[in-house]
Amino acid sequence: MSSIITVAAAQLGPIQKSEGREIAVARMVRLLERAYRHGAQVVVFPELALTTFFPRWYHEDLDEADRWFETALPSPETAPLFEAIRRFGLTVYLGYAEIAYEPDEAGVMRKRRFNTSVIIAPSGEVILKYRKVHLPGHAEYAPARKVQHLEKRYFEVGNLGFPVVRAPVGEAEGVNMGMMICNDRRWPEAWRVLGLQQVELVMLGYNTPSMNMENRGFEAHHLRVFHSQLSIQAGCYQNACFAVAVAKAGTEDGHEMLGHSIIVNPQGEIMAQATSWDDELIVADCNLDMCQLGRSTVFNFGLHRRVEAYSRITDQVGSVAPPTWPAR
Ligand code: CDV
Repeated sequence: MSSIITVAAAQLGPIQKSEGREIAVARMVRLLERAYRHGAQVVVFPELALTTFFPRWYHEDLDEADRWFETALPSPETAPLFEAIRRFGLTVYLGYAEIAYEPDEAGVMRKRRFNTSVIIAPSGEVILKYRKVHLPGHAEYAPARKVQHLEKRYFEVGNLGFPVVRAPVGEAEGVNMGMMICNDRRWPEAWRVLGLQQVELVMLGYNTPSMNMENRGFEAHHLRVFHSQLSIQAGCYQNACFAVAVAKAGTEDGHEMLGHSIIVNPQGEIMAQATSWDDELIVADCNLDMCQLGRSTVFNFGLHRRVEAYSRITDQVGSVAPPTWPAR
C-alpha cells in the first residue's frame, strides 16, 4: 500500500456579492477537473466557498441573511460539485454556511447557523463535519469599524469539537484527516486536539483581509501573510502533520483578501504556494511516513507531554496577571 497521496489547494479568487452560487460552483468544478488531471486525490476549497464573505455585511434581521446559507448538501445548486467529485473520484474539503434544525444545549429544537466544513468522499458521501470554533469579530453593528466582521452575529460557536476521521485516499489504505476553519489556525489548542488524534492531514480554508483595518499602528501589512503562515507551519511541525491551507483571495466588493494558499509538511516547510489572488491550483505529493519522525521523537506525546502542568489550558479562559515581585 502506498503512503504517498497527492493533495491540491484549490484557491478561489473573489466571489462578488451579486454573484449566485452557480458561478462559484462552475469555477469549483473546473478546479476539480484540473486537480484530477494533475493526479490529485484530495482537493481543499476555502472557507465559505460558495458565496462572498457575507459577514462583512450587516443584516438587522438574521433571517434576511438566510440566502447565504445552505440547508442541505447537495442542493440543486451544489449538485454539479458532487457530480464532479464522483466523476473524478476525489476527496474534497468544502467550507460553507450551514443552517441546521437541531436541539441546542438546553434541548430546544431550533434553527441554528454555523460556519461549517465537510469532507466529502469520492462516493459523494459526507464523511466528516466540522463547525468553526474560533469565531472572530463581533455580534452587533460596530459604527467605529471601517469594515464589519459579523461572524459572531451570524454563527454559533461550533459544537462538534475538532474531529478526525480515518478513510482511504487513493492508494493509501487510510489517512487520518481533520479540519479547521480560518481563525482556528491561529490557535495552538486546535492543532493539538487534532494532533492528539494522530491527524496526518489538516485541511483548512480561510478568508483573511489583506490589511488589518483596526491595527492601531502595530501590525504592518506584510505581517498578515507572515502570521498566517507562521501559525500553519508551527501547527504542522508541533503535531507532525501535513496541512493544506486555502484562501479565498482578491478583492470582493472592494475588500481585499490575501491569497498565499500553502501546502505544508510535518517539518513545517512550505511545499507549494499560490502566487495569484485568483482561482489557482497548487499540488504536492505528501509521503505520510514523514509524520512518523516527529511523532516518535520530539513530539512523542505519550512519552513527553506533562498534562499535570497544563491545567490552565482548560480550567481558565482569559489570562490573569502574575504575582508582583517584591511582594507587598
Ligand atoms: N474568517 C476569519 O476567521 N478571518 C480571520 C480574520 C478576521 C483575522 C482570520 O483569522 O484570518
